[in-house]
Amino acid sequence: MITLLDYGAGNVRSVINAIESLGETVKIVKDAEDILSAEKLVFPGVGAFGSMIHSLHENKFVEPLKAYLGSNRPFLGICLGLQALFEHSEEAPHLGGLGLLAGSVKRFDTGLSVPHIGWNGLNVKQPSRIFGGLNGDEKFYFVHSYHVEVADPAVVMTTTDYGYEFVSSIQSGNIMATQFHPEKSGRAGLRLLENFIAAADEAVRPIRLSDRTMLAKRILACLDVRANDRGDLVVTKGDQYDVRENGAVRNLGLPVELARRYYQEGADEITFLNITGFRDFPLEDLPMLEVLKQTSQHVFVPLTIGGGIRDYKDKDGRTYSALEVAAEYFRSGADKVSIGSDAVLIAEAYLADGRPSGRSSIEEISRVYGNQAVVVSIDPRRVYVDSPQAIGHQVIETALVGPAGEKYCWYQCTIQGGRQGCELDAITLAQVCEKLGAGEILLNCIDRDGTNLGFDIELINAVTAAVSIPVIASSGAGRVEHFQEVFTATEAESALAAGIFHRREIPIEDVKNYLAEHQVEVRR
Ligand code: 1PR
Repeated sequence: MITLLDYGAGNVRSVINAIESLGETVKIVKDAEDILSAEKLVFPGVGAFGSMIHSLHENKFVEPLKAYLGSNRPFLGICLGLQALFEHSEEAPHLGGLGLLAGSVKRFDTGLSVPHIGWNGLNVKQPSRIFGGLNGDEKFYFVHSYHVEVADPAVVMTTTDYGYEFVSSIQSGNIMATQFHPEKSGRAGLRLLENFIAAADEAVRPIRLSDRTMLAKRILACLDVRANDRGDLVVTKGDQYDVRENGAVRNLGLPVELARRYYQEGADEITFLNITGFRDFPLEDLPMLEVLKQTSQHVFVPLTIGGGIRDYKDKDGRTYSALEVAAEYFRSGADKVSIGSDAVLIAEAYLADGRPSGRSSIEEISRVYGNQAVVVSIDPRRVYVDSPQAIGHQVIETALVGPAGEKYCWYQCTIQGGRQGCELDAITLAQVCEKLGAGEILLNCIDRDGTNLGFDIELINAVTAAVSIPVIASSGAGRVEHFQEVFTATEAESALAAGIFHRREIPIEDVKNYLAEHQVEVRR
C-alpha cells in the first residue's frame, strides 16, 4: 500500500490514478498517525511553496513528516514535494522548508519562458532503483518556475537543461524526489512509479546517458466539447467557430474515448474546451466533471479544461467563485484550467482601473494553484486597418493584405466563443494576463480555425514577442509542414490541433516524425 500525502491543493487525483493503474492501493493521509505508520510515502506537491508549507503546519504534518524522513523509509516527493525537503524558497522567503537537505529553491533565471513547461530529458548522475527498465533517453513532464540548488552534490540523481543545468531529482538513501511529474509522463513515468512501488534492490543506470537535454516542442490535441441537440456530450469541431452543419451540431466522437486514443497515439497534452461553458454553470454540468474523472483514470499526460471558469450565482442566489469552480475541476483530474471570456473582462477592468483587483479568477487561481495551472485562452479575429496609428490598439504590419488592400491589422478579442467582439486587442490581453498571474497562453485564431490553411504566424509572433510565458499556437493546422513552420518561424512552445486529428487525416505520430526529421525536438 502507498500512503499519499494530500494537503488539499491541486491534482492529486492523477497521482492516485497512476498508482492504482499499476495495481497498487492508495491510502490518503488523514492525520499525523497515517504519516508515522506509512510504509511507503508519496508526497505530490502542487501549487505554491508558501501555501504548501502553510497547509503542512496547519494540519500538523511537519513534525511527523520529519520523523518519517528521518526513518529512511521509502519516500517519493514530486515537484513541490521535492522543494519542500530543502531549507528555504525564494517563492516564500519568510517560511522555512522541512530542511532535511541543505540548499534552497530559486526562481529560474534565464531568458527562456518561465514556467519551464513541457517534456524534457534527464542527465543521470547516479544509479537508482527507480531507473529499472528505462533507456535513459525518455522525456518527462515538467511544470515549474522554481528549482532546487543543493549544497551537497552527492544527493543529485539527475539534472536537466533549461537555459542552464538544474537539479531535476535527488536521492538520499530511500528518499527520492523529482521535479518532474512521473504521473503525467506517460509510459516512462508509470515505469518510474512502478519501480518505486516494487522497491527492487538493485540500483541501475540507464543505457543511454546524455550530457545535455532539450525541451521538446509539444503537440496538443484539443477536444471542443458540448451537448448536441439530444443533450449528449460530444466532441465537436467548428469552421471558424461555427460547429453546426445542416443545422445540427457536428459530432466527431465521445470525449473520453477520443482523449484516450490521443494519449495512446502520443499526444503530449490534452485540452478539453467546454465551448458552451459560458452559459452553463459547470458545477451543475456534471457530465463534464465525469469526463475528466474518467479520462484521468487512463490518460497520463497533462489535462487542461476550459469553458465557464468564472464567478457564478446559482438559481438560489448563492455565489460560487471561479476558484471554487477550478478547484472542482482540479479534484476531478485537471492539471490546468483555461480561462477565456472572463480573462477579457478582467483585462478590461484592469485597464480601466489602472490596477489589479486582486480578486479576479486569474489572480485567485494562480495564487492558490500556481501560475502554471492557469492558461488564458484567446479567441481573436483579424481587423484590417489602413494605418498603424488608426486606432488605440497594438497594430501589426501584415503580409496578408486586407480585402481593400489594407497593410495593417489588429487582433480583436472576442468572448462567448466568438459571438461578441471587444474593444481589446489580443496582444494587450496576453500582456495583462501575464501580469495578473497566467502561466500560459492558448492562442486560437477564429480566421484560421478549421480552415487547414496553417497557423497565423504573424499573430503568434506578435504575442510571443510581447510575453515571456509559453504560448500554445492554435487553429488552422492542415499539414505536417504547418507544425514545422510554426516551430521554426515563431517562438511558440507548443502547437494544438483538432480537426486533422479528429478526422484521422494526420496521425500525431506523423507530425512528430516529420518534426524530428527536420531537427525539431519532440517526445517520441
Ligand atoms: O469563454 O472561458 O467559457 O471558454 C470557452 C472556451 O471554448 C474558449 O477557450 C474558446 O476558445 C472555446 N470555444 C468557444 N466556442 C468555440 C467554438 O468553436 N464555437 N472553440 C470554442 C474554440 C478553438 C480551438 C480549436 C483550434 C484548432 N476552439 O481550440 O480546437 O482552433 O482547430 P483546428 O485544428 O481544427 O483548426 P470561456
